[in-house]
Amino acid sequence: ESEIPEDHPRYESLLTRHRIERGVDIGITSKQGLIAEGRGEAFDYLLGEETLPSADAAARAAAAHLLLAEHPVLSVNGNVAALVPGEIVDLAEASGADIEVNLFNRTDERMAAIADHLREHGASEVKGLAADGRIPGLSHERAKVDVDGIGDADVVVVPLEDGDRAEALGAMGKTEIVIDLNPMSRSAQVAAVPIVDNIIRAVPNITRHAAELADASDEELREIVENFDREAALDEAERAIREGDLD
Ligand code: PTJ
Repeated sequence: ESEIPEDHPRYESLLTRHRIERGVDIGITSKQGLIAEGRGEAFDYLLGEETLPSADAAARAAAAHLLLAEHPVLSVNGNVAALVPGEIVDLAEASGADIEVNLFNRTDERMAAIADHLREHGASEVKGLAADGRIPGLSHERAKVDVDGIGDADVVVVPLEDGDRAEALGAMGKTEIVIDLNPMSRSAQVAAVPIVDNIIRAVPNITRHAAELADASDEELREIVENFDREAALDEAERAIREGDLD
């Protein structure tokens, strides 16, 4: 990572690419993860590679949901593990959430490598390996969850999730917080809280809000949750993409 000069105009995007490439090299990110990253980068470019005010409001609503939750869980896939392993551990600590590995292309090797990677970044417990529960309505491999993890969660953070699983989790009655740079993606469209932002910026931002709200009353937290307007957030992101000034 030190080879990229920090004053390079695309420093953040080069750093991100480097992390994803390394993720593939060490067996935590799938090859499809590279394609997903390319798609994400295109949207990030159109959004000006910065956090929109509506994405910041969504991150604050996400923090309030996590703090109010009985059992919040952060879902981690191969891209998330490569890009923000330490930041996910920080968010879990700030919000009292569990961490669960959940893969679109599930293999035992990748599950184990990601769990190890998260532990190396300070995670005390990583769920997902028991896989003793199922999400109804999905094919076998993609339905696997831990009974005492996502199976039991009332609030789940699902970054870069595929649309089918986002819908199926919603149908189970879980409150979904989605992080996805594409505001038109099905996961963003079905989320209670769609955060249209790069995961690199979004995860530390939720943590910052959670720390700020640590002493807030349940009433204040509920007010933040209720005042968040998901439609407005999706509309603002789409407008920024369509009308943005590109340099
Ligand atoms: O590790 P696995 O097996 O669970 O696979 C993970 C991927 C991401 C490969 C898998 O879930 C997949 O194929 O996802 P999609 O359908 O390509 O969707 C990924 C979504 O994430 C797209 O809408 C991208 O725009 C978005 N995205 C990509 N990179 C980022 C992002 N959103 C936020 N931050 C990013 N860095």
